Amino acid sequence: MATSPLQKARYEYEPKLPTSLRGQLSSAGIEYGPPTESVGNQAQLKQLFSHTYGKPVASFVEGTGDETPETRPVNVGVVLSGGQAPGGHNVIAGLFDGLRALNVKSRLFGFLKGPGGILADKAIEITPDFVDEYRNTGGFDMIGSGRTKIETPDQFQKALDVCRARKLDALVVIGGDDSNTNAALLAEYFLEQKSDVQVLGVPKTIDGDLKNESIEVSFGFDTATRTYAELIGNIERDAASAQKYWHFIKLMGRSASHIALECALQTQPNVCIISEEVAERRQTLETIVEDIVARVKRRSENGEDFGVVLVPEGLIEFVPEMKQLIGELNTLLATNSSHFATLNSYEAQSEWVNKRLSRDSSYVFSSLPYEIQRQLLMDRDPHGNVQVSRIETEKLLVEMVSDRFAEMKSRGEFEGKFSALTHFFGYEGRCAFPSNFDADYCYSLGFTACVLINAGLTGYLAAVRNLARPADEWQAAGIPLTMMMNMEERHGAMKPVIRKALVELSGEPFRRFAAHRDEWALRTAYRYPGAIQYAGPPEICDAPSITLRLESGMEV
Ligand code: FBP
Repeated sequence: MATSPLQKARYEYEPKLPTSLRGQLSSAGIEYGPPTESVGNQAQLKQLFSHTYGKPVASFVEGTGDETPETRPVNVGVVLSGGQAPGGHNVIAGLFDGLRALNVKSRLFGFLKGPGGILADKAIEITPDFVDEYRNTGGFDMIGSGRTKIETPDQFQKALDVCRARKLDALVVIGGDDSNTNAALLAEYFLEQKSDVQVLGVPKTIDGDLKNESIEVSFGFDTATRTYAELIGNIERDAASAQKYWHFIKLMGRSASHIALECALQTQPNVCIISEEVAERRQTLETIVEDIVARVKRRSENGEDFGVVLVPEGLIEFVPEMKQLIGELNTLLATNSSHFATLNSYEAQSEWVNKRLSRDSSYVFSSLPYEIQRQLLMDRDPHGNVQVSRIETEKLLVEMVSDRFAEMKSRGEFEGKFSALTHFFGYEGRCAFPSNFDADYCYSLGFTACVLINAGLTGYLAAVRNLARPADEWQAAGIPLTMMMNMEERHGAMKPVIRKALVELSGEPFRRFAAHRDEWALRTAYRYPGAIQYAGPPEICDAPSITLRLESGMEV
């Protein structure tokens, strides 16, 4: 395949590593803290994870020199799980280079197409030439990814059998909150079965919702938000040039609005909805629409019949009446899945559902446009989540806002023009060439996973912190997976899960946005971030996201 000049240049890029990961990879450089507790439901989790609960945080201390003591060779399996996120290839490259720095005879195997590849025992060996083709590139195409969930007792046993048959010393799961929850369960199961195959996780997801006191950001968020912010900035400039359209842009991110918030801070749009605020203020769809209408009208009165509205992908789940409806639909579909699958026309499905919903939810469901009803009944993902990326909330809002303006026009209450276009940015950002930040961060995460393996740890997540500072000052660590867990309801039963981080309304990123949004709504104050840059001054090429900088108390 022809290689672009940028790809060639990126092959040559040498990711920056924190000092603690340079030169010394033996476990001698690890300091252990006190026993840890989970973020909630301690007693239950202690019981469920009797072998892995309460382990200490493992902090890496600076290396002692350039000599890396040789260790015994190990066999390691790696799997990419869930949605693509820029930088995944660099995690594998970091892991590969780290393993070989410790012992050149160590071997790395990539399970193909996600966790399903473990169950099907499909893997390839990662070799030096092969890894070189993927350094600093986006995508997960090196070994593929998938959303299969390892959940039944047979699947757990199968995973162990495969690891044993391949003589693996460790398995590294690169994934989001659900996949890392799975990694925690696997680590526990393996120990229960008296196996010493170690299981480690790596925090991946563009959504930015796998973060907490120990994890500052998941990889991929930086590149994805930069890619969307570039596109939003371009659209803003087009809007300001043509002065005839309102652009409604839905942004990926699942439930949390971290992506929308970061993009708003980067581009200063006229409106950005934050789902977590909608839930807090118990805003209905109607009040959200009224808010947008008021802002459009005020701009129109200033002679500006154009603008940009950012809509987080998960909005619909946070609007109270929709949340209630989705909850009821989830339970109905989960508990009657085989019967539901036999209903082969949409009409039959909708009639069946409507009869079983509560009165309020049935009313809400019936009042939605046909397309949205259909999208709400589509298959759930393997973790039971509604596939929010398939629900066209941006179109629903445009339809509702347009109806309001038509009404107002007929009553002589609006004299301007409202002409809207819709966009959805999601897949565009998931496989971009990783920014320098993600390239460096991911390579460091891969190295970190390797040190955790070398230290004999299991049930840990690779972490790299102090990320708002230059890479030299980053600090690597291993965080016990159980420390991030609590019990939540899934498919009608309480399950141990890693807690998802939503946007905190008291956090600095939201406060910064809230302090400026009225000014951005009225004035055209767009900010144009432009394309990701890979070579040039560090403030252009290496700076982390605004969210990360604000959360770290830095001036932005
Ligand atoms: P992960 O949580 O697996 O990282 O997925 C991220 C994501 O891009 C979400 O933002 C989006 O809702 C979802 O994947 C889309 O899923 P799919 O790739 O299956 O269409």
